[in-house]
Amino acid sequence: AKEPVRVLVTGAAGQIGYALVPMIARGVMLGTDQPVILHMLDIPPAAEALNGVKMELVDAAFPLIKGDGVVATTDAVEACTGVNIAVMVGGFPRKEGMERKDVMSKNVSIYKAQASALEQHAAPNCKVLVVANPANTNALILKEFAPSIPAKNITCLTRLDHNRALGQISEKLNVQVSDVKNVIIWGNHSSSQYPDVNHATVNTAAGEKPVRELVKDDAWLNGEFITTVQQRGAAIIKARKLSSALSAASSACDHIRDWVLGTPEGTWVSMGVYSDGSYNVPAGLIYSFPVTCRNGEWTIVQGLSIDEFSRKKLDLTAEELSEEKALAYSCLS
Ligand code: NAX
Repeated sequence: AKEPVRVLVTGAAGQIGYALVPMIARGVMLGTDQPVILHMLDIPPAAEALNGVKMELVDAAFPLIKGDGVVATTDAVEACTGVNIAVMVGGFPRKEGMERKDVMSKNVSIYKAQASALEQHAAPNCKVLVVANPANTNALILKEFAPSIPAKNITCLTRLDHNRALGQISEKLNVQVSDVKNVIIWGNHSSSQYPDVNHATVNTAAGEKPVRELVKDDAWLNGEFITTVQQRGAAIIKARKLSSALSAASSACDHIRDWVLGTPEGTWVSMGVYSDGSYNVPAGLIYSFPVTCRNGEWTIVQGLSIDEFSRKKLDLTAEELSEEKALAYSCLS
């Protein structure tokens, strides 16, 4: 039998946490033959609710969870100790009337503290996925304050946006979503992101065809498609009176699964990763790129053509991230 993998979920008493932990326990994230030990962290006001989630995990009798396989705690050090995968869902939400700087400041202090806990106590080579918003900048702060964790191990979630883009194309063309691939989310997990279909294809009876050739509606692809993906989070909040949870949890599993187990041949996915300057994106930002994964490591897909329309959009979302970075740093002083 495989050795169990320790998976940390912060903010585990929240709504994404509630959707995510059973997926992990069913093997959606790491495979149905991979035992897991779940480490769940939340803050003291949520301690009782967190304990309730732990009780339900026991009650669900998931076979991949070992007898003592759930840690539920409000102590970051206990939560981070020995973890191989860390999914950072906990954060300070933006409340009505709050200044951007105040929200940033709260998250900077959370991610600074949790960076140290991970750096000192996580397993070597721990892989980190930041989900909590502002996801890219929280990941950057985590990276800055955990200098001994390799930058390539720290990522943020844009797979939900990627999956939303696949979903829109699949609805438009009335095809299986699994036949659509190679969309790209560039940049920030915010409404400045750029969902790019210029290299996306659909698997048809006549072979792989470019999405643009099949949709035959550039106005829709350059307009409504992009705004729908950019605004999807807000549309879910409007409809559900709560933000995306099951789709966020499912995408977080996709992100880690592909990172650890690899992307299929000929397929890339979008991940927020530390920029090395590829595609003239400023180095030193956590920016969403197309990546392939193999042997537990991601690589940015190189050499894709970027037209003028796309170039502007890549730059715009990079500018927003540079501003967020400056704001985050201003919260440190
Ligand atoms: P909830 O408010 O339901 O849950 C957040 C949980 O985090 C709460 O239980 C809270 O007590 C806990 N928490 C707060 N501070 C903490 C800390 N310092 N340590 C540990 N836990 C802490 O929010 P939920 O809907 O689950 O969303 C969680 C985060 O995901 C939010 O920041 C949200 O904006 C972000 N999202 C990111 C997405 C992405 O694609 N990157 C999409 C979905 C989601 O909007």
